[in-house]
Formats: sequence, C-alpha cells, structure tokens
Amino acid sequence: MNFKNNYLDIYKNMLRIRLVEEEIAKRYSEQNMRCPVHLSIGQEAIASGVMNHLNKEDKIYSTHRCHAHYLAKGGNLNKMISELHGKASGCCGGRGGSMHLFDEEAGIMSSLPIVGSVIPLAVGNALTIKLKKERLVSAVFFGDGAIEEGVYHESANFAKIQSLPVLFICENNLFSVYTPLNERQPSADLTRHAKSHDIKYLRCDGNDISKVNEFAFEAIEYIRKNNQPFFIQFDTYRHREHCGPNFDDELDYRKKNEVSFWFENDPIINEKNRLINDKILTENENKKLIDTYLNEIDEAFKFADQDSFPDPATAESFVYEF
Ligand SMILES: Cc1ncc(C[n+]2csc(CCOP(=O)(O)OP(=O)(O)O)c2C)c(N)n1
Repeated sequence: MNFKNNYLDIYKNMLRIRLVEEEIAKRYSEQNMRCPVHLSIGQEAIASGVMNHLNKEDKIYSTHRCHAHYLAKGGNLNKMISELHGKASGCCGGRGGSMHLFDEEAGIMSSLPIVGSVIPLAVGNALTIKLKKERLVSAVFFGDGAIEEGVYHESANFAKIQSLPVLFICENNLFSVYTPLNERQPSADLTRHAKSHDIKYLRCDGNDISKVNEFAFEAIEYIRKNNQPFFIQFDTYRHREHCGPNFDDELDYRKKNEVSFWFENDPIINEKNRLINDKILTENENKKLIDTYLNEIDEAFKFADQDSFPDPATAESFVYEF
C-alpha cells in the first residue's frame, strides 16, 4: 500500500502531540490557561493514523477533545498555545480556548464542544464538496457519547441519501464523562449505527497504529472512489480525567484492570518499542526527537506569554447579530 508517510513519521507525529499535551498538563496549574482542557493523551494513534491519508485540502471537524486532531492535521502550534492562553494571536483571537481550535489553511474547519453539533457541519461541507465537484473528503471526529445524539443519525442518513464524501470517525474511549458505555448502550459495537444507515464501516483497536493506518487508508480510498460516506469505530482510552490535566482514577469510576489494560496498550510506547526492535529508531534518536519537540513547544509557550490579550475595543467583533 502506498502510504503518504512511513511509520517513523507517524510515530513522530504521535510523540509531538503527546509532548504538547503533557506540557499543557504540566503548566495548567499556573493558571495562565484559563479555559477547560480535554486531553487526548492515550488516543493519539487515531488522529495520526487518519491524518496520514488526508491531504491539506481535505477538511476535518472535531470536538472538545481536539488538540490531537488539530496538531496531526498541521494546525499552527503557536496559534493553538496562544488560544489556550486567551491571547490575540490565538487561532480564534483568544476568544474560544482549547475547545475551539481551527486553522482554515490546514483544513481544520471547526471544533465544537456541544456534543454532536459538529457532525452536521462536516456533512454540510461534504455537500459543498459534492456540489462543487471537488475530490475532497470531509472527516469528522466524535466520541461514543456523540453517537447518542439524534443529530448524528439525521446527519448519517442525509450523508447516505445524498452520497456525500464524509468520513465518520467514532473515537470510542468507553466513557461519556463518568458514565461507561455499557450503562448507556446495549452493545459496545457502535458500527450498528452505521449499518442502520446502510453506511460501510470498519472497527478496530484505535491504539494499534498499524491497524488505524490501514483502516483509515481503506475508508478514505473508498470515499474518494465512490463519493459515499464511511464510518470507522476506533476503540481507545483516555489516560487523564475527562476535563483537566490530572489522573482521576482514585474516583473509582473506571475498573483498575481496565485502566491497566489500556495503559499497557499505550500507542506511543508500543510503536516506539516496535521501531527500536525493527532498527528503524534508536534510543538516542528518540531522545533527540523529544528534545527537538520540547524546544519547539517551549518556544510556543514563550510566544503565548509575550502575545497580548485581545483589545477590549474588539469585544463585540465576531459576534452574530440577529
Ligand atoms: C449536547 C451536550 N450535552 C452534554 C454536554 C456535556 N458534555 C461535555 S463532554 C461530554 C461527554 C462526551 O463524551 P464523548 O462524546 O464520548 O467524548 P469524550 O469526552 O469521551 O472524548 C458531555 C456529556 C455537552 N457539551 N453537550
């Protein structure tokens, strides 16, 4: 298969995302980032594997947990960190915070925290793509909680009936805040919500980067060839609390054996070990990569520190008027 990037590039992408989020977590208590943060630590393989098959011109849509998607698609790091600090150079001019990352140049159209609300936007963009006869893909990332919103079903039905080039990516991390999937759904197989709309689907371990990479390739090729929607369920796990920089397993809402199973199935550690075993990467090269990314990240935080807050005179700008 002719993948755009090799596994070393994909690993670098995942590692960079992890280091950015770990730095956010480390600095969060300093209170310079005053927005809520929903970290994707543990879930990076999905963003990196899917983005490996999307071009810059393809569009993506995301949720409150959008850092990994934004970075993997090529979103500007300085603008992201400034946005988290509420600063004027942020990607939303400091008005949106962590849950509203976008970078039109990189094809990152919108990230929205109202669960499910971004799905019809992605489908709407897929309709635009169809009407303009472009050969692009509109991809939307959402959690297992979002598939429980009625708007997912209306959007999926519309995408199928209209033959729209949209990729539905359900990141099943088994929880909607503190409520496990098995208390909300009769089955962990969410692909039935694709089947019921006659949409083609796949499901795999979202922490296994080689599977994510292959399945994303298959889905995106199918969409480009057939102008039809496709649905993928990736099973994964978030390492930190639902919202915030901490671990919260002392709350006991997640079973200890489940937590340790997923922590041992860390996509980045697994891939690093594989690359080292296969002699594609050495420990020393890995250390150098980490140093390079930490430098870049430190520069982004300095940029945000030095950036100014939006001018109060612009407080009414970018507000819809009815
Ligand atoms: C319409 C709506 N209902 C409730 C919420 C509160 N809320 C924020 S995140 C979240 C959980 C979403 O779970 P999921 O979609 O699985 O994404 P995850 O946080 O696990 O990545 C909820 C219920 C919301 N933001 N929007």
